[in-house]
Amino acid sequence: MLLYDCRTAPSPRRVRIFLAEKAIEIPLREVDLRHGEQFGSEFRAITEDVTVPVLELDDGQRLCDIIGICRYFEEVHPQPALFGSTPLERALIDGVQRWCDREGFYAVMDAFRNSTPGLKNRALPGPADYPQLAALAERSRSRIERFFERLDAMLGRSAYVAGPRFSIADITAMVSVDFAGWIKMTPAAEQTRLHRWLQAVRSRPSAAA
Ligand SMILES: N[C@@H](CCC(=O)N[C@@H](CS)C(=O)NCC(=O)O)C(=O)O
Repeated sequence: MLLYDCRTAPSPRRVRIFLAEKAIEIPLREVDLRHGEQFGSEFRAITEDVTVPVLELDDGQRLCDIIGICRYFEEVHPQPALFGSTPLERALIDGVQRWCDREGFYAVMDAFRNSTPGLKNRALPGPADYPQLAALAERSRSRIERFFERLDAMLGRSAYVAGPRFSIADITAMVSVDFAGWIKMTPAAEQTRLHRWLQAVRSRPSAAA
């Protein structure tokens, strides 16, 4: 088994944290995204999406999606359960995880990629080039403000974003908040519930994975 990784990128970090929570160790192979290694013929042969993470199984099959990879590990190493333990818990966690992805992770990605000078024409990851849209970066920044507000409210109702226990939704949310720091967006000081949770999740050993 092998995980194609990039130490500095937020997407593979989500998988590394998930693995650390489950105490699973697998070999990592660094892909140098900064210097365009993902566009070389070698990596294109690994995934036509030209993104990391990619999990290569021992029989050569590959998984190229963050949640797909995490779901696979949840099935083969069910404990600790990070997608929930009961039908209701699983449904709630799936919904919150998807919301954190959509309104957190993708909003930050859009804000970052549509405003960073070094990513001209690379407004989306993947094999196709797309021009940056300044208005999209601006709109995404206001979505991130709403994301912080709603997270703070959710964390007033439960210890973790999708309920009383740490789950994959917390990983998506924490990595999204950290990623927002790249564009100098951080939760307001008065979002105290969000800060309390951030301190708790950032101090888990998995956060350093
Ligand atoms: N298919 C991936 C996409 C992950 C993704 O966007 N990865 C970024 C790193 S955070 C990437 O590989 N970017 C390559 C690039 O910018 O060219 C997923 O599971 O969501």
